[in-house]
Amino acid sequence: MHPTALFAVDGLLTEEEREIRSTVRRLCDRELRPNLTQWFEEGRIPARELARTFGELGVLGMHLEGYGCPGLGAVSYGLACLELEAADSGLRSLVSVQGSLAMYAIWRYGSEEQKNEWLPAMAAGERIGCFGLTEPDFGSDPARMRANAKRDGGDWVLNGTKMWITNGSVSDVAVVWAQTEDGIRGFLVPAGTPGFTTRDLKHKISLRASVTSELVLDGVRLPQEAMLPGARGLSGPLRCLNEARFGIVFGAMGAALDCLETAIAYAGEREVFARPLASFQLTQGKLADMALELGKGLLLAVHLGRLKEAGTLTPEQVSAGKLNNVREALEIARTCRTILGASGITLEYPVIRHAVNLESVLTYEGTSEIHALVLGKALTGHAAFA
Ligand code: TGC
Ligand code: FAD
Repeated sequence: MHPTALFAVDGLLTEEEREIRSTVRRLCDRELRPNLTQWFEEGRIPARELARTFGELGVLGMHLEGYGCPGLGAVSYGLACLELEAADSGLRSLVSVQGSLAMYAIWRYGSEEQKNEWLPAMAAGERIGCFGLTEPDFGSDPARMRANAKRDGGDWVLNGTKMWITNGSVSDVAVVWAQTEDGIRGFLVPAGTPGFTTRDLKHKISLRASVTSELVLDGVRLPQEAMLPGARGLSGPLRCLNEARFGIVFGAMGAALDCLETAIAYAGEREVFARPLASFQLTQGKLADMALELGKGLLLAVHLGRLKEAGTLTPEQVSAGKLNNVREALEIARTCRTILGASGITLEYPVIRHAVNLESVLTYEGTSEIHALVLGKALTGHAAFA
């Protein structure tokens, strides 16, 4: 029995959703999986080519309407994230940041001119975007950011540093959040604008098949039209985060599923003490527990997807999904690693790659502690962040 069959999750999906899932899976099997070990080992990905491939596949801004975006449902988008992350969290990151953070910010808060200029080309993967919220000194607490934008005549002048920015150095446009006299506002900073530079972060052990950069804004002069008119205050970027966190609820289960499938196959073939590893009770106990958490996580993901499609999904529910599914996916990856023994520490199998990637996923888009505090606030009425 396939682990996802236990709770008959497929029965909750429409034919169109299953078809989209198969299409993304086929592309991952054909074009991405064969290269992943090399990309991860070298810490480099062909981001431009990948963006075009994902654009052709229709997964960039997949759940957005208009401006060249497919306008598909939340569950379809989630299933695409699941399949991409079953290949590698770094690939899902590229797609999440492009569609759910950079494109969503423009789609939700941008002027008609900004939407027309950027969204069709971004949906096609011809242009790449990044999302600069985190700073060297402020990650969980973006309200304290130092990056600032000051008016100078009709222009804005931006100064500051953004850190840990996915797609940073390969982007054509950075969505940068900065303090203004009017609260936090978002700005579109095209690559090549004088004073705007990027530097890639090296020596990452996790998410190596993903570009992570520092953005430096040193007196970057932008016209008034570079500001996103519809976003004012911290709720602007936080609403974008809800979109990307939702994709991770599904995506993390993809990484977990790939680990579990690998561990079941390995345990079936590996003999220990003259019997298949899969025939030992301890192994079966591990597999049963993992199948339970995987099934529960998938059910939660589909349920949250249906709430999103109905327009009733709350940020607290997204936090619950992100906290649970990433935490459980990481636990599943670590347990699968034990089943593979020494083989589990090599890149010959995807398990250790998923495990170390999930360490980043646990931290970005709100750490597990921050999501626990969001739930704590919802349950008690007391905010314990500060
Ligand atoms: P607080 O006073 O609670 O809220 C400020 C305003 O924001 C509103 N709000 C939200 N709105 C929409 N969605 C949410 N999830 C929201 N959470 C809060 C809130 O209602 C308020 O609105 P208003 O109108 O009253 O002003 O803010 P706080 O400063 O106490 O912080 C709350 C906290 C800690 C939950 C928030 O700062 C937070 O979520 N921190 C975590 C930061 C984070 O997740 N950063 C992620 C950066 S991007 C990234 O990691 C990309 S990796 C992607 C990849 O590669 O895949
Ligand atoms: P900190 O906020 O310094 O937290 C350190 C520890 O303290 C954590 O365990 C945290 O949970 C804990 N902590 C913090 N506050 C509290 C509290 N109140 N109570 C208890 N514990 C607390 N950011 C972007 O803006 N755009 C991107 O594209 C992006 N991509 C990323 C890609 C990667 C690979 C990584 C690793 C990060 C990325 N980030 C990005 C940054 C990410 O969002 C931040 O790392 C994350 O929000 C945490 O911030 P921090 O690393 O500064 O940790």
